[in-house]
Amino acid sequence: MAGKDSGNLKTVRLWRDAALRARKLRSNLRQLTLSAAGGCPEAGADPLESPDTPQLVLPANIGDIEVLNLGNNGLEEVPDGLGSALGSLRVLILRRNRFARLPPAVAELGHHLTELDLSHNRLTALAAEVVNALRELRKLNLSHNQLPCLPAQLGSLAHLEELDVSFNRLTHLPDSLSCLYRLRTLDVDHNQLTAFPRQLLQLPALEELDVSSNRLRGLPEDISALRALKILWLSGAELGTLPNGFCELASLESLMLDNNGLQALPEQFSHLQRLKMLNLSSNLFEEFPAALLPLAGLEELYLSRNQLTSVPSLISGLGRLLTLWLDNNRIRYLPDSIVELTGLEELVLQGNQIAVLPDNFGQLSRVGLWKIKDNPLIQPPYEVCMKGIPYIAAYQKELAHSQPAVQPRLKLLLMGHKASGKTLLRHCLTEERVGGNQGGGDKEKSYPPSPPPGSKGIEVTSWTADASRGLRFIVYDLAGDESYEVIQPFFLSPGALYVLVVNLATYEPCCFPTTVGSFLHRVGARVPHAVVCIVGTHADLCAERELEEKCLDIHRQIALQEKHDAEGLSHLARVVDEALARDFELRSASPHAAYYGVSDKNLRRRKAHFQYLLNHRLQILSPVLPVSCWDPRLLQRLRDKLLSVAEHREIFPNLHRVLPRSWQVLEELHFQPPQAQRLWLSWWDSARLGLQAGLTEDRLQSALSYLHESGKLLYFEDSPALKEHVFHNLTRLIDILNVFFQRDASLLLHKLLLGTSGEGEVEGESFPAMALPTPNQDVLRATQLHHYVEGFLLHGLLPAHVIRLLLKPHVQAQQDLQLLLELLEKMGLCYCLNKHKGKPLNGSTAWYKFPCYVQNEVPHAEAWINGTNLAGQSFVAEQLQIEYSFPFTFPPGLFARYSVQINSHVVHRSDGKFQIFAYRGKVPVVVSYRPAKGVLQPDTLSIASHASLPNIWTAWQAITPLVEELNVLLQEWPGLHYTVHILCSKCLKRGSPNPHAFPGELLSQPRPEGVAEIICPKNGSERVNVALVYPPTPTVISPCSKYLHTFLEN
Ligand SMILES: Nc1nc2c(ncn2[C@@H]2O[C@H](COP(=O)(O)OP(=O)(O)O)[C@@H](O)[C@H]2O)c(=O)[nH]1
Ligand SMILES: [Mg+2]
Repeated sequence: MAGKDSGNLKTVRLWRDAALRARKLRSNLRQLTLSAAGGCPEAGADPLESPDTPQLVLPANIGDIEVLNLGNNGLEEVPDGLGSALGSLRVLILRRNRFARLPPAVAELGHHLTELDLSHNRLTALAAEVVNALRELRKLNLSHNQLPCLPAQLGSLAHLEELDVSFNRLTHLPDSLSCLYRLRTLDVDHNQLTAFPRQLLQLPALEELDVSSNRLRGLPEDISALRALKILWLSGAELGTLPNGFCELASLESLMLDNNGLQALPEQFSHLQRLKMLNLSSNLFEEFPAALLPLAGLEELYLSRNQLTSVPSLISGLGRLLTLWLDNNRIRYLPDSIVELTGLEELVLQGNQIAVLPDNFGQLSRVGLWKIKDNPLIQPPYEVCMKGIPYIAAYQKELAHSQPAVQPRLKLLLMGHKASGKTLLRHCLTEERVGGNQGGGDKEKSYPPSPPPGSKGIEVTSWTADASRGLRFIVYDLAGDESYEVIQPFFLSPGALYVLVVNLATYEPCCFPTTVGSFLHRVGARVPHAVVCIVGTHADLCAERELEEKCLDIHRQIALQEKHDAEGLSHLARVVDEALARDFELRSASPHAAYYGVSDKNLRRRKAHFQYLLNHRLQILSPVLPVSCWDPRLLQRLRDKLLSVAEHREIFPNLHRVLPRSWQVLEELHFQPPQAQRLWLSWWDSARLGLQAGLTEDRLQSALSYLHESGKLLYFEDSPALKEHVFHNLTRLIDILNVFFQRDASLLLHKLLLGTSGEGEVEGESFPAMALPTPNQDVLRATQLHHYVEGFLLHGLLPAHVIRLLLKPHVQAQQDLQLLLELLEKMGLCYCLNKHKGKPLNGSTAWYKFPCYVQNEVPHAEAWINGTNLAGQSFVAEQLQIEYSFPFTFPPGLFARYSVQINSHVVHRSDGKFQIFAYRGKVPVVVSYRPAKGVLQPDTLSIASHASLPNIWTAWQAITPLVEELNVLLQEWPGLHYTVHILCSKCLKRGSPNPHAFPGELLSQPRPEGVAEIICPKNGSERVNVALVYPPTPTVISPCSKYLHTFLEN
């Protein structure tokens, strides 16, 4: 990691200096490059790597050569006669060969050699005699060898100015090094030093020092002795803290301190007044280090990957700043004064939690490198910010002429288990009580407002919480019954306030996971950065002590769960880091290692995802708030609390933003007749209203997102199937959804009977049994309807004409029904059993299947579908199985929705509660969901098929679209952690209960060239055909949502 960072940051300036220095040493020298391949000496030729020990012959008459380059020749020895032939040699380059020892011939050249490059060889020791002979040496490069130590004789090279011993195995340096009083540059990075080498403190001329990637675990106080030091690299040195003496390195200009677990800087850090570039990335700073602020000469500042939450306004004092990297922190807002840094050329802010950019941001017009992805931006909207500073400037200009939001509004979601008290709480909160019982404890049954009449499913109401400010909450009461799980996620949107309701009377510590933990996981998976507050109801039924203990327990268990999750994710991120540290070739050679064969690109993507998950945790407000619907005092306290949370500019910036006038007009237009009555508007209808309001198409998107987040309507801009609709008529949409998800037989029957009454004559053709209602037929009809209801609740089956009866109030024309059914299909709630892609039904009844109602455990199975014949023996088919596992939470309703989503890809399907058998063309596929069994076995969803080896591509063809379909669905869950694996075919065939799992990233990688088989480490070293692990053509796996992009482009 340090290496990558440093690589990025080795600024042009540093390289230029080094190059200049090297050229100075070498100018005007006669040069010769020899390569073994052609044998013909030719300056600047590109030598080829040769596998065998090459023979190199020195040409004659080279006595006056001053620079000899024998690099890249695979040499183990220097050519014979080298020492004697080269009387004038000053520079000898032997890099990238296979020397295991210093060639003795070098000693012969020693007395006039000024520069020797032996980097990238296999040196394990340096012979003292040879070193001794190199008296005139100014520059020595021994990097990338295998040296465990350096000889003491090195200290006698009195002219040495530059020494590079990086990338070796040094555990210490010889004491004699302190004699190199001319040494200006020293590279000891990437060794195994365990402390800062004290010898170095006596090197008065040292200007540049690299000790990165050693486990120094601290610096000596008297490091201040290195007064000439200008450039200091200390990346990844496990420093932890800096001593005060560090602040006396007054000549320092460039300082790399990334990756050191630093939490703070010493106070006197500001003494480093010459500092121009400072890298503090990948540390543990939670606060912006104030000691930096007086460093007025700073030009480049890197604070990426820390835990900063804010930036002080005094940053504007860093007036020379050209480069400012603050990516991947937790910064919520920028100080207004940042716009005063008008010299900025690079501003990197991605991966933070910035919602609003300061006014006049357009002033930063010199910024050329601008990164702002992965921030929950609302002002200016995300799309505007992504386009760049000039667009931001234009947007802010329009805004300056608008008025503040007239009606601040916040979406409030009540979630929680069934009967936790959500609905009563909603009634109590929203219905203003005058002269209520102020006694506080008295339980007067008359107090709570009209008790809610049974569960009505999901409900939305508007609550004017603060009339003086005009602040309104749009309250979504999400029914707690399991049957609503499939549709609930549609209502979880960013920017809302989530209230998790817990019944304290029945709460026990053991039911934390089901009553609190799982809800938090779900919300976090869908809206990674959501604001949650926990409300405990039924306080009146608890003793004081009990109340306190239960609230405390909930609080404690939430903290534990959060800690556990974050630690789990950090661990996984470290595994990725370790894999990244090894290079691709090495990774591809070890099938047993994690991330076997995964490309760097995929690993970085994975890393970015973990980083995103770690940076976007839920914002859980503590403490747990106890209420009783019989206690007006507690209720008032809750109201006050909710209002004060909403007041927070940082938590709910949307409430405080200035809205462009056009957005307000757009909203009003949506709720005016005639469009107000319609169930939904197409995106084009909305766009037309937008034009009326003065909004062009590209700006409509942001306005609709705002209306979605503030709860006024539903608009799923990230869903390919639904983004063409704008659901502005929430009441009707929810009414319709509730019809199907109430799971109440008598209610359904009631609706059907209502629907059929007086309809017989008109509907004769679509519902023949009801042509002529007579008393007898009434009974018959009721029985028949009862059957339909039963079939629905048991198998999820309904014919179109019965759906029509259920939706009667919403369906005026046949066309309405068709549109509604299409909508239900698009939402992934049901599919049509007997209609196939565009083919008309020719008059027969269309049947719809709602997979969430399927009760039978296993689908009606055909034995051979798994590749076994009736006798139970497997035949010569190879199994392909892709397994998704979900260690923290399985998205509720995912299996049911996935069942619908795959329908267009399969035929002859048979659905079970947890399993679907179907065909893709003639190839069988099985989709199985396995619920979690304790912590050790998470929920899994797998997609499998089989075929004989020569035809295995048909199995890939069968499962690939299903895999991609699942990836699309999973994009709705940006905060979800899941892993994908390809199970080993050999293990599956053997019936192993615990088959080896190859990383799912391989699915999106091309098959490696020249590899026919891969080793499965599970069973000795069994070989698996590469065609069973890699698909013929890579799939498009991209679990990236709008706010989660990879860092790859950087
Ligand atoms: N004693 C008491 N009963 C409550 C309280 N809040 C809700 N209830 C009762 O708990 C039951 C379930 O409440 P309800 O609001 O329907 O729960 P929901 O399923 O979460 O909407 C109802 O009988 C309510 O009257 C409370 O604070 N104290
Ligand atoms: Mg309820």
